[in-house]
Amino acid sequence: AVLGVVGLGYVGLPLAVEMVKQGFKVVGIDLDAGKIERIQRGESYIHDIPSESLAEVMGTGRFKPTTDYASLQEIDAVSICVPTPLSENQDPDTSYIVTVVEQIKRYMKKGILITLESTTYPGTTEELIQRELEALGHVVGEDFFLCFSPERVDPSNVKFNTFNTPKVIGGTTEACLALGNALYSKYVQTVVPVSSPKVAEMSKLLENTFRSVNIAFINEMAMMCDRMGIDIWEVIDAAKTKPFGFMPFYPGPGIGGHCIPLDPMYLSWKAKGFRFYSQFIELAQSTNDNMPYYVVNKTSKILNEYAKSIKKSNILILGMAYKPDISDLRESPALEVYELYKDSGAQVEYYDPYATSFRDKHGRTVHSVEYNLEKFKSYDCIVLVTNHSNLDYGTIAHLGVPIVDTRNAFRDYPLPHIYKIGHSVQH
Ligand code: SAJ
Repeated sequence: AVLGVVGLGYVGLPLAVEMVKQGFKVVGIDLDAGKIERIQRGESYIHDIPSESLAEVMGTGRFKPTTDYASLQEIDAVSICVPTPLSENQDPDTSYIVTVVEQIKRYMKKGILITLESTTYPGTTEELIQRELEALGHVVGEDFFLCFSPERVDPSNVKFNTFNTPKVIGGTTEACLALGNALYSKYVQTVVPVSSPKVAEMSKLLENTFRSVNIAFINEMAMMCDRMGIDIWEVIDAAKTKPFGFMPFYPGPGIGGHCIPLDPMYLSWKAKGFRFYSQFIELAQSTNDNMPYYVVNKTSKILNEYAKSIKKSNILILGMAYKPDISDLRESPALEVYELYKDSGAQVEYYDPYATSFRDKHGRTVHSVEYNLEKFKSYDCIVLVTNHSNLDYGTIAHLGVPIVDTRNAFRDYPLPHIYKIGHSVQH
């Protein structure tokens, strides 16, 4: 059998590589010719796929990366791993999926197994794939087989990978599920069959909405503790000693990435279509979106304690990426923090060893400053937004510059000029 992956990004490329490693012939389709050329040169653009292993995969001769959708004619089973972003007005943008389905209509091989992996609202597989193919007279379970199986790729997670992360899968018919289960079981250690694509679609949204709502809740607890003069970080450390029924989340400057800020909006949007308004999702979204303002307001109060106004202060942001030890800037709250400091009239620069430049809201490119301790001493305030592991927290703590710590990264240096979100010293 020839397998196929459409969309060779942080989900599709690792999937294709795993399939080739298990001995399959794989066709990888992506619109971006640049990606195809880099794969052919054995040059990885995915953090978790070393170029050596990509070159090895190319060396097997079993992987064919291409921009040509006509290659679908060779494919017996295809996994769709294209993006599902939000549109300008925060509604689901399923245009990438629709584009792929249009190509499948043109080139599909009789009996093809189609598995959608992109995170999306419950009903997508049925509405955008099943109905579209049935409208052409194709019969599901005969002319084509259809499943939904959510991706659980966690970039830079060294413990869990494509092979050892359990994979949920739902089929449109029993035969679809049987085929999908049989295929995924060949290169995923544990497959979790469920009764329909909708259950599989919804399980993924539960996973990520659970995170968004709990992160928003702990962010609210942080602001409450700040007001009450209690240290939220100590409170969490105490609570997490409970060996059952509790799971720690941590306050932060807001939420970033391509999953957590977006996935819940897919769910709340679809629910509205059923006249169901999700209070939790909307409140979590606004609470998390408010965190950059809270960080900037706290910075302003701290500067006032040094008889300074944020308006003319020199501020250094440490960390711009959306989470530690990666360069990914998508939806990073640090970008919002940066803009808010600028709007407050402060001079703002940033240092991030991974995310070395970004484009601000006016489209201007902003570069990270060099790592220079003498220069770091000259700022009125240093704000730790992303707690990269390789920052020298001890040295920075002892520069004596007031620090606003949004991640409790300086927990080992309880010095009077180091302030944490979610805590305040009541005078
Ligand atoms: N965040 C907090 N407090 C927390 C946890 C996260 O403020 O307690 C922030 C992070 O700083 C980040 C954002 O939320 O800005 C998202 O963080 P994340 O840990 O959820 O990381 P992601 O976006 O890479 O989420 C992925 C997701 N994986 C998939 O969708 C397959 C998520 O389901 C995983 O649980 C998560 O990785 C993980 O556990 O690392």
